Amino acid sequence: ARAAGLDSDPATLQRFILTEQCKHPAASGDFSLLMSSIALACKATAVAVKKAGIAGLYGIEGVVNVQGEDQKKLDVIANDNFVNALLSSTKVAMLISEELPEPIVVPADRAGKYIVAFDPLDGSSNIECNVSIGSIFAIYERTTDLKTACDVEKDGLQAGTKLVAAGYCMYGAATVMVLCMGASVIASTLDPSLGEFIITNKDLRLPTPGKRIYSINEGNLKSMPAGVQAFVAECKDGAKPYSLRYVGSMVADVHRTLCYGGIFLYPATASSKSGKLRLLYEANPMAFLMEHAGGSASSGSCRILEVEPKGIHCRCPVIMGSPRDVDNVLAKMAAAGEC
Ligand code: P6P
Repeated sequence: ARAAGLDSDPATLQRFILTEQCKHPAASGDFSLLMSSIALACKATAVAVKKAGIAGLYGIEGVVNVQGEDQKKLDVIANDNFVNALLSSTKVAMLISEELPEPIVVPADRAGKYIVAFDPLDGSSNIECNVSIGSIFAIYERTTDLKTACDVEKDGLQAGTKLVAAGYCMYGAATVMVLCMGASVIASTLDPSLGEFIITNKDLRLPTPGKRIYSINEGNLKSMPAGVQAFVAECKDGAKPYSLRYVGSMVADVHRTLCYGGIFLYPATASSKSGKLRLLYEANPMAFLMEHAGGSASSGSCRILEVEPKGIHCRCPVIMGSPRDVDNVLAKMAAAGEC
């Protein structure tokens, strides 16, 4: 019998990815190596997040990032972790980061075939109060000739339907990696004693019909589409009242929705006509996961994955979660002539 607590055959995420790779004889192993570099970036960021208070990494770096937000030290560290790990994987052709105004295009002679769009530390306004935050990533294959450098428009602005894989790492009570490579959604938890993500669920799916939870920043409600306001009113006054759960950290709100069901919304508001969340490295990867887990993800006008990106930092309204709730919001928006 195995010694209690010691596992001589741990079901690591890396082993799962290699097993999946073996199912595709033509696979070169490039994707497996790419995923290892992303897992490394997440582990390094988890260490930095856990140590932030002690290492004095809280507080404002004094630099304002491309989003016009005060750039916190952890944001910078997380971005460096991802850029360095991805470039040294030798498998990427272009990197698009929430923290960088322009993409990083790898010279053709050193480029791989993948493009990664990522938010290295989403929810950073929650860092100082120790609310869960996370890294979000989206993986595409380049469409242009491998002998030439990536074209930002052609390769960088692909719709979410072209995604090869997407996932997030949530730095909460546990460090949890949720990943989909085109089939089921895989959940894994970091075992700090091993430094490995251990698989906890090989087919994470929203429960049906899903808990009656709605997740929205009601502070902006008055400026949101009438259909959304009608949905929120029904959540409060309807025959079956809903619970409101809003963390204000997308990774935490989406993870809860994947685990329990319900709906997460960041619709258009008066101040941001396309909502606040970014298409390439927030809305698309989360929509990819949500759909593969049996949920829905709409911009209000169409599936989020079908939205054509206008620019690498373009925004998109987000309505995602249990189909029962997403359909209800869309029906109310249609009744109000809003979609
Ligand atoms: P609000 C965090 O800053 C973030 O980008 C997402 O993680 C989160 O869902 C959203 O903004 C929260 O925005 O306007 O409700 O504070």
